[in-house]
Amino acid sequence: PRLSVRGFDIHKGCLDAAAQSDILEALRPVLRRAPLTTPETRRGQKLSVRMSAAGELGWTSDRRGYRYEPRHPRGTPWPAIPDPVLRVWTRVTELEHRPDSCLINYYGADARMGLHQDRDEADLSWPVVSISLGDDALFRIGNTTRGGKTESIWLHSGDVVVMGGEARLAYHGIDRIRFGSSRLLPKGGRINLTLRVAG
Ligand code: MD3
Ligand code: FE
Repeated sequence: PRLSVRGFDIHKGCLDAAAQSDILEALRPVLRRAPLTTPETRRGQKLSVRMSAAGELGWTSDRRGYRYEPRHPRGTPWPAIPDPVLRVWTRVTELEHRPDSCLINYYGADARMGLHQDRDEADLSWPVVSISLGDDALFRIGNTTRGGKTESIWLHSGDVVVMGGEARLAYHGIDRIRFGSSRLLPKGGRINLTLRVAG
């Protein structure tokens, strides 16, 4: 089932159990070569979400600020975006053009992501695709400017969200996850993949 909330196209249950485990399996070697790290803000605050990336560019943040980088903080290039992940992009966007960045966000029991806009990409007309794996997450959708009413929806493992058009510049965040609500990840928690054309 596909629903639209403020221009966000939400494909509920887009990925069945087999497709979810395929993606998880493909992420193992990626995370071995590019382990999750805890990004810091310019002010030295640690983010509660742990991150890594695949593709030509990965989003990173440290004391120098946040930006897209062609390398993991260890200095090695990011691994390629796995095929099963690229196939989701093609399926839901129907675009020939491929994403050059796959951000990997890991949410443990107490992780959250405050309301923010994504505008570090060079061309904001490309959509962003989000793939949820593991525990349920409470996703909050705001407006294209700060403030105003927000709407919240629960994202479940296998849900895919496409942000294009007006939704591309909407404020959004993750209030909390329901730790232990899914058995997909052996240690619990949630992985969110966001596919973008960043460069
Ligand atoms: C709307 N991630 O990585 S996914 C992010 O679940 C991010 O990890 C959240 O926000 C997560 O930047 C939310 C949904 C999402 C992702 C990217 C967007 C919504 C978006 C980019 C533009 C607009
Ligand atoms: Fe975001």
